[in-house]
Amino acid sequence: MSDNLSRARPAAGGGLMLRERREGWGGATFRPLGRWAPLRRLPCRVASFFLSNPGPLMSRASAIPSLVLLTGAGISRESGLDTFRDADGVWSRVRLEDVATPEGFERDPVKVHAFYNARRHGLRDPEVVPNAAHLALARLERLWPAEVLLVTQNIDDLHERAGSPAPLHMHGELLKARCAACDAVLPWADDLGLEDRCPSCGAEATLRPHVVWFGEMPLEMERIEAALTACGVFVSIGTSGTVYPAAGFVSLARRAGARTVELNLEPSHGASLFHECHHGPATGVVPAFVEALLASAPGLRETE
Ligand code: BJW
Repeated sequence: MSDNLSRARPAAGGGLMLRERREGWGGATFRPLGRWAPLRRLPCRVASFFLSNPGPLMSRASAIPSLVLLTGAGISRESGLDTFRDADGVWSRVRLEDVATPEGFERDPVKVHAFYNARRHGLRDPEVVPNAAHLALARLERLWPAEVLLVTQNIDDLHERAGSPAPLHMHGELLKARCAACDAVLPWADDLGLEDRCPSCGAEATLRPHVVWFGEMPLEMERIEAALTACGVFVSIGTSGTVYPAAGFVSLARRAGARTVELNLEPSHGASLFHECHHGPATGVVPAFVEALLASAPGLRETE
């Protein structure tokens, strides 16, 4: 695939990070070796609920843990995009069997193309912009002095627009098409249909949305699983915890020793699996959590 993301992640200040396993932060963590990000100063605006009740994330800091951040449709809700399983969500209007399975596409490709074309249009709405939660995660990625992997189930591009350097889109990307004949993955901002030829191999009617449907393998699972088993903190944001394999990430990270945190409007299906939960709209709980996390990292100075 042209957008194979399995490259090593560069350290915040450039170059690659070497890692050493350490204990701390409620579990196994990694400490970056060799190249630390430049020291930074933070404004220390820490959300009051974290200040008044600092959890183990704040109090047991002995090394800087690497982070895996998982996002779902809830993070984009306040940007104007629908979730799937809420009462007014996508699945209240269309059957997922019709538009989010390979069998549905085989049965009625015109209908499936129309569904994703409409969502591509929705993404171009000038009112659909990254919100405070997307921006906070991009800031965390920029400032955190250890590795951060942002994995999103979302196919929108709001993380990129917020400044996240390389979110891993495990369920694909709305603004890309894929050719069933040659496997090329192509940028695709406009309508897609059976009349379109693959710009890479020239085949007719072989292009499909570059999204992962039910029954298909999500993208880059090896890289995600490696990060989950190595991280010190796993944070799940705006996802109902109903769709696998993403719904299983918390168990995998926890078994490997990570501290696990849920940030969601309401308790998700897997809420009991998390060490720590903060419930409320993403634009409130995510920036507050990010500020608290940044404030807990010793010796951080802001370079913005
Ligand atoms: C807010 C908020 C605010 C609202 N602030 N929060 C039986 C048992 C177990 C598994 C299976 C099974 N039968 C089949 C399976 C496997 C299947 C599956 O999990 N099915 C379940 C439904 C049971 N999974 C698959 O088929 C996957 N592939 C697979 O498993 O391959 C095999 C494999 C084996 C081994 C290893 C690895 C793989 C593929 C899944 C593909 C999912 N595709 C979709 C469509 C993508 C394209 C598109 O967008 O159209 O992905 S479905 C849809 O669900 C989309 C999402 O990414 C995904 C997850 O949804 P998400 O993000 O959680 O949204 P919601 O709506 O569910 O939740 C939103 C949350 O936000 C809610 O909690 C709200 O409260 C909250 N919220 N406003 C904060 N303001």
